[in-house]
Amino acid sequence: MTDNTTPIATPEHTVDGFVREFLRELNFGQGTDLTRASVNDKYLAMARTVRHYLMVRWLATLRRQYQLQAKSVAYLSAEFLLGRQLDNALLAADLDEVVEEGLASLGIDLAELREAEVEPGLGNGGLGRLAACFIDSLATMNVPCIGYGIRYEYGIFRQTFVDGWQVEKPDNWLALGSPWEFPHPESAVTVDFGGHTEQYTDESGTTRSRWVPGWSVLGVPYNYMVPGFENGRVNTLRLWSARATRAFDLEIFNAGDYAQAVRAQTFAENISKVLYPEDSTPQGKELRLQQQYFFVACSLRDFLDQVLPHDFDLRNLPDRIVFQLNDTHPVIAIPELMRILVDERGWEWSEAWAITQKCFAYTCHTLLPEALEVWSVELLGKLLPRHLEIIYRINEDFMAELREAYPDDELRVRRMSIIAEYPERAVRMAYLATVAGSKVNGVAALHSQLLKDKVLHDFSDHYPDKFTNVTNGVTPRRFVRLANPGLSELITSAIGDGWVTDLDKLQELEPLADDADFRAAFRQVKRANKLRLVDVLAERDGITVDPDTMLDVMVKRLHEYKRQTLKLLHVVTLYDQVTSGAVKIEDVTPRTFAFGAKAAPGYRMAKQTIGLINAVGRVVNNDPALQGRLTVAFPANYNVTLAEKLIPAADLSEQISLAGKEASGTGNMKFALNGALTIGTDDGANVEIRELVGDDNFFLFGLLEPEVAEIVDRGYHPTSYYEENRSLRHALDLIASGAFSGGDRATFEPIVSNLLSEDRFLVLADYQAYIDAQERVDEAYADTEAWTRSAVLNVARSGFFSSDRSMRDYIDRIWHTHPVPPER
Ligand code: CRA
Repeated sequence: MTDNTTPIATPEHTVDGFVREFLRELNFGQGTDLTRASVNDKYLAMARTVRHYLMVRWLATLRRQYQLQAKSVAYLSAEFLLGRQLDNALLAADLDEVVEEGLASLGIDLAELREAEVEPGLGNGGLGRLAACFIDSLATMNVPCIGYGIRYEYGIFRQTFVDGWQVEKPDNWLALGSPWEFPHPESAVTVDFGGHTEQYTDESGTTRSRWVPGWSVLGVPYNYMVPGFENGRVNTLRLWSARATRAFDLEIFNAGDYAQAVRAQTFAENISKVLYPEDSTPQGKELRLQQQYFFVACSLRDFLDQVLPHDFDLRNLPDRIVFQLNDTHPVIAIPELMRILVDERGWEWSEAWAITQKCFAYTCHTLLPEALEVWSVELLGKLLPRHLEIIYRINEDFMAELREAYPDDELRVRRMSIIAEYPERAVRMAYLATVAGSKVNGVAALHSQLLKDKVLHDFSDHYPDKFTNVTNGVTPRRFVRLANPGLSELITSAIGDGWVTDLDKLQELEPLADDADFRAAFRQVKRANKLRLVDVLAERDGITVDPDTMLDVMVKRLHEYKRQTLKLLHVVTLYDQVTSGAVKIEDVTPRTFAFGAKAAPGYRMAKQTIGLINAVGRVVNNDPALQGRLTVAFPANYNVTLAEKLIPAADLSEQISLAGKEASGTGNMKFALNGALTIGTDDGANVEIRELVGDDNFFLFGLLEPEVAEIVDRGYHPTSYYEENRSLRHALDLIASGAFSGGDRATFEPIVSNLLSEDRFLVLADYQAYIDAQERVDEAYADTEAWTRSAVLNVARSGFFSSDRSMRDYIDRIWHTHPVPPER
C-alpha cells in the first residue's frame, strides 16, 4: 500500500447517515429494496453498512503499520472460534444506538437481524475461543497483530439429539453469505506438497538439498476486520482457503479428462473443507497435516513476500515479527522458515537457525500425554520430504548439544530426541517447538508448573529460562459488556465505564458487596438474565426452565477428564434420595442442571455420556415425585452464541476436572466475571480464581494434583469406593439397572463398567467430596444476601482474567512488542 491512496470517508455517524448507507447497501449490494427484502437481505446489508464505519480505521491501521514497520505478533492458530461478529463490530464502532434507531425508523427490528447471523464456528472449544479473545485484546490495546488461520468451509459440526444421542450435522456457515470477509483471490499463494528431495552442488561447491514437489494447491486469503474497542484501530485476521492450481487440474490429474479435472479441484479444496472436531486429542490423519502445513506455508509466504517491504533484510526478522504457535498445530512453520532461508535464500544453516529460534514462541495447552501431537516419519516424509530432512538436521544438532551436556546419560539424550522411535518412528511436535522456540508457556500457573515438573521436565531442566507462564484470559467486551448488558450498566453506574478496557477497575466494586441496595440491583440483573435464558431455551430448544431455581451450569466439551459423569452422579444421587424417600422433596434446593457439550464424533465414551445425560434428564424431568424442583436442561449445539446467554444467567459454575488435567479452562473465568460462584477442583485456572475471589466465595473439593499422582502410583481401585460408599453404590446401581434406559441394562453398561474397572479420571475417588461440597452450596444458597455478596465479590475480584492482562503478560514475557496508538 502506498501513501497516496484516495482518502475515503466514514459514513456520517448519525441515524440519517446510517439509514442512507443501509438503503444504498440494500439496493446496490443486495439488489433489492425494503418492500421485497428478506431478513437475510437486511442482515447482509446492515452488516456491510457497519463494516463501512470501520473501513477508514482499517485502512489507516494498515497504512501506518506499513510506514512504521513496528514489531508485530503473528498469531498462528488452526482455530479461531469467533462467535457472531455483528454486535462486536457495533460495539467497536460505537454504533449500536444509531443502528437500532435507524432500523426502527424503517420498521426493522435489530434483534431479528441479529438472529440471522450464523456464528463462524471455526474452532473446537477453549483453544479456538482463546485465539479469538487474544486478537480482540491486541486490537483494543493497539498492539500490531495479524491472526493467521484456516477458513474452514464447514466449522465445528452442528449437534442434534436423536432419542437423546448425539447426531452430527454439517455446519454450512457460509450458505447464506458471509458479509464479514474480504476475499483476495488475486493474492493467492502456492503451497507445494509431496515429491522428493535431491542433492546438488551450488556455485561455491557446497552440496545442498532441494525439494522437488509433487503437487501444489493455492491458498486464497480472506481478510477479516479485528476492531479494537472504540480506539480507532482495526487489526487483520487472515484465513486461508484452498483452491486447485491450474497446473493441478491440467497436468497432475490427467488433462483431457474433464471429470477427472473437476475431481482434482475437489481434492485440492478438501484441504480447507472441514474443521477436525477433535478437542485435546490430535487426529493423526494425513489431511490434518495437510491443513497444518497449508495454512502455515501460506502465512509465512504472505508475511515475508506481501506484508514485509520488498527490500526487507531478513536478518532483522526477529525485530519485526514473532510467530506465536498456538499449540503444536502450526509447528511445521519452524522447518518451513528454515527451508525458506536455507533453500530459497541460500543462507548458511547456522545463520538461519539463529534467526528462526528468535522468531517463534510456543504455547502448550495440554497436560494429557496422549494429546501431544506426533507425526509419523513415514507420513511426514511422504507429504513434506524436505521438511523431514530439516527436522532430522535440527535433531542431529540438538542431540550433539545434549551429548556434550550429558556425556554419561545417553538415556536422557534419547528421551529428549525430537524423533521418537516407539511405537513407530515419529516427530514429536512439542519437542520440536520447545527446541526451536524462544519461549514455551503454559496457560495457567499450575499448568506451567506441571509442564516444567512433568510433561517437559527434561527440557525445562536443560533450558530453564525458556519456560514461563501466561494465565489465559477472556475478553470483557464480548463476555461481559455484550453478553451481560444489565450487569454492565450496573457496574458502569457504580464505577464508570473504564472497566471495559481496564478490568482491574472491577476491584472498586468490592465495597458494594456490603451494600444491600447494590446487592438487590445485582440480583435483579441475574434474574433478568435468567428470564432472557428461559426465553432462549424455550424458543431454541423447546426446553422449559423455571427461573426461580438455582441455575447450576456445566458447559464445555464432553471429555472424560472434565468429568461430566461426576456431575451426573450428583443428579442421580439427588434423584435416588428423593424417590427412595431418604430425603423429602421439600428439603431439596430447587435446581436446574444445565449441560452443554459436544463430543468428538469418534469418541465413544463421550457420546455414551451424552446419551446418559439426556436419559437421566428424561426421567428426572418427568417424575412427579420431584414436583419440578429438579430439572435437567441439555440444549443441543452449545456454541459461543448460547454461551453468551447461559453464562450471565448462571448461579453456579461447574469446574470439576480431575486435578492436574485441565490446563486452564476459560469458561471458569467467564462465569466468575458474570457473578456465578464456582464449585471446582484445584485444577487449571481454578487455582488462581480461588486465590483471588477467596476461599469463602468458592466451593473447593476433591483430590489435589499430588494426591492424584500418589493414588495412581500406588494403584487405584475404584471398586473399593463403590463398595464402601452407599449412596455412590446406589447411584451406579440405578444407572446399571436400566432405570434411565427403559429397563435395558446394556445401554449404559459401558459407562458403569468403565467407572468400576478403570475410572481413569478418579470420578469415584472424588464422589463423596463432591456431594459434600454440593451440600455446602445448598446451605450457602439458602442465605440469599450472603450468596449475592459472594457473587459480587467474584465479579469484583476477577479483573485479572481479562485477556488484556494475558496480552500484557505475553508482551512482557515473550513478545517484547509495543502498542502503536493510531494517528489522531
Ligand atoms: N481443550 C485446554 O484443555 C485451555 C484451552 C486454552 C485446551 C483448556 O484447559 O483452557 O486449551 N487445550 O488454553 C487444548 O486445546 C490442544 O489442547 C482446550 O481448549
